[in-house]
Amino acid sequence: MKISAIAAAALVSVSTGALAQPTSPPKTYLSQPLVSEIYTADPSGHVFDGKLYIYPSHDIDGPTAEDDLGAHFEMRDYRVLRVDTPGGKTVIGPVALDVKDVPWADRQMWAPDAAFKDGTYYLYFPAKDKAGAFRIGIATSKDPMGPFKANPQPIKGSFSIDPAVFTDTDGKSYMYFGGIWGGQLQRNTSGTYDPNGSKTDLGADDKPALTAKVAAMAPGMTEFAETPRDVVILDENGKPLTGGDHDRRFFEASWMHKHDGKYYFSYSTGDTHFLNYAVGDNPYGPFTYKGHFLLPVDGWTTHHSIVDWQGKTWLLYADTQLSGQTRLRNVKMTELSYNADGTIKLIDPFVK
Ligand code: FUB
Repeated sequence: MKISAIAAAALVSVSTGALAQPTSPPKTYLSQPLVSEIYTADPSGHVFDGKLYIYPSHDIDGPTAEDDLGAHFEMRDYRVLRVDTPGGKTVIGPVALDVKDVPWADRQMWAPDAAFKDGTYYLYFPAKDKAGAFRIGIATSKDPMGPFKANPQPIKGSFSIDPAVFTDTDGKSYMYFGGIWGGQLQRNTSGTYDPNGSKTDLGADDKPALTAKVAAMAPGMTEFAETPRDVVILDENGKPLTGGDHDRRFFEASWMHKHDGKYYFSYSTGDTHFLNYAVGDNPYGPFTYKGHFLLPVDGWTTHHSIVDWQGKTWLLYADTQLSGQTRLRNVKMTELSYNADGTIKLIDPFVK
């Protein structure tokens, strides 16, 4: 478009003859929503039998006002998505798990993940229990699309949100999890949930930030094999990122993937809206901070996964293109690539 045409489009003439405030030029999105029939977010991608299965949150409209603890994310069930070929149609599965069928859970079925072992698919999901504490539950199925049957209790010793289960090349699996603010990590520092704890973080900007947790999974995939440890993220001087470093510190949305023998821990910075990553030599870390790899999207939050499929690496993420509302998100995917030194090329969710 010529500059004169852009200027004309940006100045809206009203009937009085006065000119309204200039408007921003329309945005061009890097990618389009995978589905528009339902709202989806927090996509965890896995390749099973050559097809890409996506385990997202299923966003719904609800009456609760938005707040900093995410009360407006009132999700009640999960639907699994399946893509058979890159760029092909996305199939939306039936309800895979409903909160009413989870004996211990009360509300807020947030970001899930899935894993496969010995003929069984495992769905890992956070939900609030009857006391308002987030726990991480498990449900199983013989079909990657579900339906899944929930275990009667959450994982023993689990707390907070956003489970991501990574299976290493040696077959050992690890769960990464946690989130601050509404994710309640700061209310679980003593080993039990404190309902009156801080609403945000530790309130100590110069101290090491709260961070994600990691625990090896027991061979049966339904229990932690150990007490969860901190996922330590170090800065360029080998010091843990601090609580006040909102552009870099962990907020939520853990993901682990491996590239060229290195372990890439990626996450969301929440209130500064970046997706960041840090690299380590083993699944426990420590991990050295490397940078942002996705700039802020439309909407307050995004949450992602990174998956190799059909010879390429894909970033799954979400924004609010379809609704314009933080609580009603849509899942997208785009290609992710690396520089020769193993750093991830920065992705802008808008085409400039
Ligand atoms: O979808 C609800 C919560 O919002 C997720 O658990 C977070 O990662 C954020 O996306």
